[in-house]
This record gives sequence, structure tokens and C-alpha cells, in this order.
Amino acid sequence: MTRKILVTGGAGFIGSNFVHYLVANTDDVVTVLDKFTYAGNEASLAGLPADRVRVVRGDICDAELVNELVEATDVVVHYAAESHNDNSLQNPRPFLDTNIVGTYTLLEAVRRHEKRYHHISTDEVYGDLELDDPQRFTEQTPYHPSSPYSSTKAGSDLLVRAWVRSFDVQATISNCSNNYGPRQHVEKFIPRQITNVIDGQRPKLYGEGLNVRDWIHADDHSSAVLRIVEAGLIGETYLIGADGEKNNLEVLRLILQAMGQPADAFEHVVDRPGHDLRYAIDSTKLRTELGWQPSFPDFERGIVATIDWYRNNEAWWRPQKAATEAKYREQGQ
Ligand code: NAD
Ligand code: TDX
Repeated sequence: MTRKILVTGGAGFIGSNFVHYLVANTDDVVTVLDKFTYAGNEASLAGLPADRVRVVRGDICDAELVNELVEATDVVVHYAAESHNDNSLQNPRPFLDTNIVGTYTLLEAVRRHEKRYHHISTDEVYGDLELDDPQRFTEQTPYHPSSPYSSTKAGSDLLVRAWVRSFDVQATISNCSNNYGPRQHVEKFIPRQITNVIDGQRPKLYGEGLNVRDWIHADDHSSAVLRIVEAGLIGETYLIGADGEKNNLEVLRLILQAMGQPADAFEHVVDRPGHDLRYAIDSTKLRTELGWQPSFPDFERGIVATIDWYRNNEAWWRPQKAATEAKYREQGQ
């Protein structure tokens, strides 16, 4: 039987990559529920077959709409979120509405209709690590979020756990590290710097650039989520990561080199308040219990492919670029 999947936030970066992944690798029929905030982009779903993908414009906080869509689906995969730390420091309110109330609204609908639910979350719920800490985050690491963004994601994860325990909701959770790849908004680190170089602007590094992120290709995130939806145990959390730790200066130097720029052709700008130092994922549970492994282990090749994507898809990102940079300029970033 063909499976019906409701993908919230399917017009955003990782959600749209997941929808493309489902169309290419399964027979699933997908409904996207997306509010099309500044981060949602119709062009991210262009060209997908109409008999496989339906797009509904709406808010995950709209209980009536959510109820109707959840009733008609087999599985819900919940990506929709306010996702950018810097925005959460300027105006936290939409993060509370979408990340907390939106997740609550979905949980009530999957509870009512007894549907399978997978919750997409982030490694940022665990706070940060010292640069020389030999440990990485595991499913047992206590929650210790730093920013308004990560605290609302942590809150949403805890709601899922409570709904599993209290109401027997059939849910799994995954916490993934930093994603890169095509269709990522130009507010985020890697696309911001690539498009700055394309525009003849100097990339902008927060502080000294020693903060470490654990990079994973968005397609590897998608394959892991599909594996969890199909084989994950109800009530379990799985950490998703591809052993991709790099500091921001290293990533920036890779971009500069791949784009034919001198190694020092960037600016240091005002650091992010409360800036998390290091994230690092131990994905042993996912690999050993569900047999998942990443298909894009070569970060350098992935960055070159991502640069090519932004060079070849200027029409996708150009409309967002000037407003994004104007906002950063106001913050001295
Ligand atoms: P994104 O900002 O690119 O996309 C978010 C999408 O959600 C957009 O299409 C937006 O229109 C939609 N949306 C926002 N509010 C909505 C609402 N109220 N109702 C319906 N749709 C709404 O985000 P992303 O980077 O693709 O992240 C997707 C998910 O993955 C988030 O839950 C995020 O926390 C998680 N995550 C992201 C990363 C990363 O590196 N970007 C890493 C781990 C986990
Ligand atoms: O211009 C910049 N210069 C810079 O040095 C920007 C935009 C960022 N940075 C730094 C801050 C971080 O250390 O780069 C690093 C990555 O920044 P972001 O792309 O904003 O990502 P981050 O804050 O790490 O969060 C991302 O990964 C976890 C996603 O945005 C989250 O949604 C996800 O949960």
C-alpha cells in the first residue's frame, strides 16, 4: 500500500530536501504543510510530480487545519520551525509560537487520530562542549540549551516525550547536527559566505571563528530520518551525525579556496551573544541499532557541490539576499 506522509516545513531547507528524497527513493505520496514564512520557498518544491506531492499553505498552530491533514495521513514528519539562532536573539516570540505551540498542536492531532509521528530536532538542545572535551553528545546527555531557538526546540522535544509517556503517542525523535547542502537560506553560515563571495563581498566571521560545528549533508539527514520512520522504536530518540566536526574558520577557508579567493579575504564581525562553542554528535545508536550510515562523508567535495548549486541557482537565493544582509548590518554582523 502506498504510504501517505505529511511533511511540515517541507518548503524549508531540510524539509524540501526530505521531500525530494522521498520522491526519488520511495513510492510515498507527500502532503507538505508550510506557512511560507520568509524561510519557505515555493521554488524549493518546483518540478516535483503533482501526483506525488501536494502543497498546503497553512500554519501548524491552526488546530482545525492540522486535524484535517493529520486525519488523512499515515505518518507525520515534523520539520516546521523557526530555525535561526540570530533571529531568536532579536525576536523570540515566533519561536515560542511555532516551535512550542505548533508542536503541541501536531501532538494533539496525532494523539486523536493515532498516527505515527516523527519529530525533527537539533543537537543544540544539549548546549555546548569545550573544544578539548573528548566526549560527544549521546542520547543520554542532559538537556542544557543556550539560545531562545534551542530552548524552544528542547521544550518541543520534552512535549513529545510527555505525549508518548502520558498518552501513548507513537512517536520518535531525532536530534541532528548542522546540515549543509542545496536550498539552505542565505541567512545561514555556509550559504551566506558563498553568496557573499559571488557578490564580491567579504565573508563575515563571528569572533575568532574557533566555534566548532559537526557538519552533515542534508541528504544524509533525510536517509537517517526515513530509516527511523521505518525501523525506529516508538518512544526512542536517535542522534544523527556524520563525524563532521570543523571550526568556522576552517569551513570559511575551504569556501575561499574553492572559490579562488585569498585565505584572508574575510572580515571578523561582532560575535553572537551566548555563542555555543562546540557541538559534536555520537551517532553510534543509530548506526548499530538501525544500520544507518552516511553516504556523503567527504565534506570538501560536498562544499564544492554546494558552491556549484548556489552559482547555478542564483534565481533561487537572489530575492532574499539584500534584505538578509541589511538585517545583519543593523546588528554589526
Ligand atoms: P528552515 O528555516 O529552512 O525551514 C523552516 C520551514 O518551516 C520553512 O519552510 C517555514 O516556512 C516553515 N514554517 C515556519 N513556521 C511555520 C508554521 N508556523 N507553520 C508551518 N510552517 C512553518 O529550517 P531548516 O533549517 O530546514 O530546519 C528544519 C528543521 O530541522 C527544524 O525543526 C530545525 O530545528 C531542524 N534542524 C535544523 C538543522 C540545521 O542545520 N538547519 C539541524 C538540526 C535540526
Ligand atoms: O555570518 C555568519 N558568520 C558566522 O561566523 C553566520 C550566519 C554564522 N556564523 C557562525 C555561527 C555558528 O558558529 O557559523 C556557525 C553556524 O551558524 P548558523 O549557520 O547560524 O548555524 P547554527 O547557529 O550552528 O545552527 C544551525 O545548526 C543547528 C541551524 O541554524 C539550526 O537550525 C540547527 O538546529
